[in-house]
Amino acid sequence: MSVRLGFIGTGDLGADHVRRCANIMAGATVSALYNRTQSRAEKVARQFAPQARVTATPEELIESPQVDAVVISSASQTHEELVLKAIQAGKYVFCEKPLATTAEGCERILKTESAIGKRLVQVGFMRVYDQGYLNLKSLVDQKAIGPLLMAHAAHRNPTAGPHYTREMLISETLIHDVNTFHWLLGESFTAAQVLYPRSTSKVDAALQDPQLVILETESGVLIDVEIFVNCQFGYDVQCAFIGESGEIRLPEPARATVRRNGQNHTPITMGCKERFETAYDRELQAFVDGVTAGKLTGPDSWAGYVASATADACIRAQKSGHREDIRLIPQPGLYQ
Ligand code: ISE
Repeated sequence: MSVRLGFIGTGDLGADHVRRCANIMAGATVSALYNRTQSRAEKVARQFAPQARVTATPEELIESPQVDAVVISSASQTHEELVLKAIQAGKYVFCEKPLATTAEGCERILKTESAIGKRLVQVGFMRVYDQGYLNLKSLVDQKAIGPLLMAHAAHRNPTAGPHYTREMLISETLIHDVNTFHWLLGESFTAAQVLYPRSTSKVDAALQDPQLVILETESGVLIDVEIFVNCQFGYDVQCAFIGESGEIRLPEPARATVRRNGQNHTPITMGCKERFETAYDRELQAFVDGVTAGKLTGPDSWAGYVASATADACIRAQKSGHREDIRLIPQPGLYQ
């Protein structure tokens, strides 16, 4: 049996998901596409899935009997409503991050999914499928460096469009690191603080780029994350844990080293699609495999909620300049 996927949002990442479904993945077909600008969906269909139907509305796609499961890569503000509609229609749904733009929005999804009584949602936190992060996690789980004390991380993009706002450094970018540490450590966060170093002169100073976010976990691990979305030099993700007896560091992506002209250099990736290409392939394949087996295994709505609740606290901290507490609702039984 092939899972018939309907894709809502065929922009940059959405179109890439359609491509991987059409060309790389096993057990899935592209059945329908929707995009706010219909001509864009038609173009993506022509390119990768000429057999797919382009629908006039996202509801038509969700309700179509030709669609078994939905992949949402539309704008973040649309996620909550679309996820709710999909799960209320009894469809599995893969939703790009954030699950919703606020913790309250995620809570509504938790409530609805819990009432249905079955996991139907996977959130697009692709790093949990990256081989380097998986190595890091296995060492953390083995307690290879003893009890963990702190972590240093960086999340850098070469440039962000003029649409990027100070809050988006948190809600669109840091949110990946929040989820990653939640998954790596298996614990949530208790407080957040945001510090502003001197801003880069490459963009409007109002953006406050870069920012330094400090997160505290339940067990007292202190994490600093540098978010820098106009760093110019590449797409660069760093992560290191310091424990009582050593350090564990995320490996660099495998790239050949070139010795030439008196230099020895290794290229840096320039975008998330290149850096996490295999992770994206694996996350969507895991979703399709989960739908086929009737049991999803990837990041769930609870992970989406923890990430959004933590991001909300970071945004409060951006505004207040203070350390902000993070309080979570009790974890519903479905996700335990
Ligand atoms: C961006 O906003 C994303 O959504 C990507 O998934 C992430 O890899 C990138 O670094 C973010 O800035």
